[in-house]
Amino acid sequence: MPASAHVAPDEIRDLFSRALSEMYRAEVPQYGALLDLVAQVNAGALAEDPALRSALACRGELDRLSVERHGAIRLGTAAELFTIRRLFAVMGMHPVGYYDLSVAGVPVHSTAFRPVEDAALGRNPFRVFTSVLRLELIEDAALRAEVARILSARRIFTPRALALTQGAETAGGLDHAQAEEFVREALETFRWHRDATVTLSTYKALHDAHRLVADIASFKGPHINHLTPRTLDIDAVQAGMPKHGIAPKAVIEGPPRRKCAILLRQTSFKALDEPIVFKAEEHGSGDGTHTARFGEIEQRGVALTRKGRKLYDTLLATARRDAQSMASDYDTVLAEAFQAFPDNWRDLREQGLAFFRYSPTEAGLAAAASGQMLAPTVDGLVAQGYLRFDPIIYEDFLPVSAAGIFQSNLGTDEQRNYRARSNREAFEDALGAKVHDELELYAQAEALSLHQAWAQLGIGHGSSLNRHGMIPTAH
Ligand code: OOG
Ligand code: NI
Repeated sequence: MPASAHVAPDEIRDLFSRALSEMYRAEVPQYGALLDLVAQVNAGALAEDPALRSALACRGELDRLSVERHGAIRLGTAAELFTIRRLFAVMGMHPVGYYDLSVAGVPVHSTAFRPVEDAALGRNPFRVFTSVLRLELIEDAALRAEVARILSARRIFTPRALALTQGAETAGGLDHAQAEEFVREALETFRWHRDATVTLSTYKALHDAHRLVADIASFKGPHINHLTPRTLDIDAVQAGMPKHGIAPKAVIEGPPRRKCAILLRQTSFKALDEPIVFKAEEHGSGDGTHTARFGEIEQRGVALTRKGRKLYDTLLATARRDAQSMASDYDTVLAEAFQAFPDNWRDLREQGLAFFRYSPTEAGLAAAASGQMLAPTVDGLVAQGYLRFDPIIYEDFLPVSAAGIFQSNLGTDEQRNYRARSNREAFEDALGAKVHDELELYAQAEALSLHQAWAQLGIGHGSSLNRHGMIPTAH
């Protein structure tokens, strides 16, 4: 089949994320209420702040805002992880980052499947936080064997989803009819199942090991457990939730409210207690409940460099430690700790704390056209007003926040202390690929923007450009 007959992976991802959102809206009505609230808050924020509107428009983020969301699933086996990577690849989603949640007492490790290129992110940045059970963290050997047996018997992908994934790999894509069928079939893996594949007593044993183990091993598939829209004002949504009949968790995860948003702030509403029909057993009824699915919202800010991330991690750790010993509330302690994090774009850039996308200004283009002498460094060009810089948005997740989101839905009794080390190698072996390094992706996006800016200013190309470096002279 000629390549031109293929539907672009970006289009398939867009179709899929819309279909998934519709499915989840029908399954969890509170998610629909949350979407409405977020749409209201976002419209209000844009109307009130024309500068915000034009900044988003300029960065190409205005159009993607209403379709922007992430979801999360929890898989059971290495084979499931291997296959989901292939399935997501059909939609232009690739594994980025490694998150070890065992340090937070959750027996999984994770990656995020997401688009990696600027154009694809601009089209629809849909991401899925994907965890896989670390079987070795189940202490009881008999239960561990039982979980392995249950998981090895299930098939979470439909035969057609597998065939179409294989077909896309061989042919290099899917045609229109195949893409639509692929979306329908792939959706089945993410669907909720009211019927458990285990008896109530097995469920209880799994639940006693860890509630997450029960969530992963009791069902036919890895139901999507939340979908998270992006808001422009998370504090407004947090405050507005109760009025919409939604009960938010107590604190917003991540950095405090700031003028220059960094990384990611998230909050969620509590998981719902849902009726389940368990497999019949000799004694007792098969009816029970399971708590798994919830709603979450997030506000995204600039991606931080390694240096910026280190500062973030240090200040967050300080705030979390102080919050335990001080009488003030967490938000106050957090805001105080983050006084040490510069809160204006100029300092964030000059101190190398965040990533930016550079582009020539009108004045810069005019100066270049008139043959004027241009400053020989990025900083010089910025000072001359010839180069502008816009924040590169953080597209990933935060392990401490993710643990907080997991915990808020597990109840306080679920703190475990796993002594296991993080095991990225085993994760990548199961995945059948290396995960992308998110810092490298942001650095590449920044470098690419500089190359394009040089070309537009007629300065010539160089391969070793960085924020502060000299512009190499053309030979
Ligand atoms: C995933 C929790 C992590 C986030 O936004 O940090 C997450 C899960 O509960 O499966 O989605
Ligand atoms: Ni989430």
